[in-house]
Amino acid sequence: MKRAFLAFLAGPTLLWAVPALAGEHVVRMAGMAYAPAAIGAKLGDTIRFVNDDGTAHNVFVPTVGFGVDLGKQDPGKEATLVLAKAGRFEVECVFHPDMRIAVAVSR
Ligand SMILES: [Cu+2]
Repeated sequence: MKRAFLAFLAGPTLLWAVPALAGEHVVRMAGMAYAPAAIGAKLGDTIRFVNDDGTAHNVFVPTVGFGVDLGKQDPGKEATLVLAKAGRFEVECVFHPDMRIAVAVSR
């Protein structure tokens, strides 16, 4: 009885102490758009950009303080962005400036 009670107390505490595993968010590039158009993520997560389109796209972050350019992704290619800083930024495709995705990274 006493042991069961201690296990009950320890269970949630142990869960709380284990850091959350980094998540992966998948963004598809198809039909000249990123899908989804917005992402809420945690620090340390990654975004995998998959080009499902028939044309080349790009992953470029113009937001000051978050600048990244993963370069050109030809059809069928992927690129991964590691979210190493909390905050909000925008990703755009330099070839198609109307292609945009808003990313919010929380701690
Ligand atoms: Cu594009």
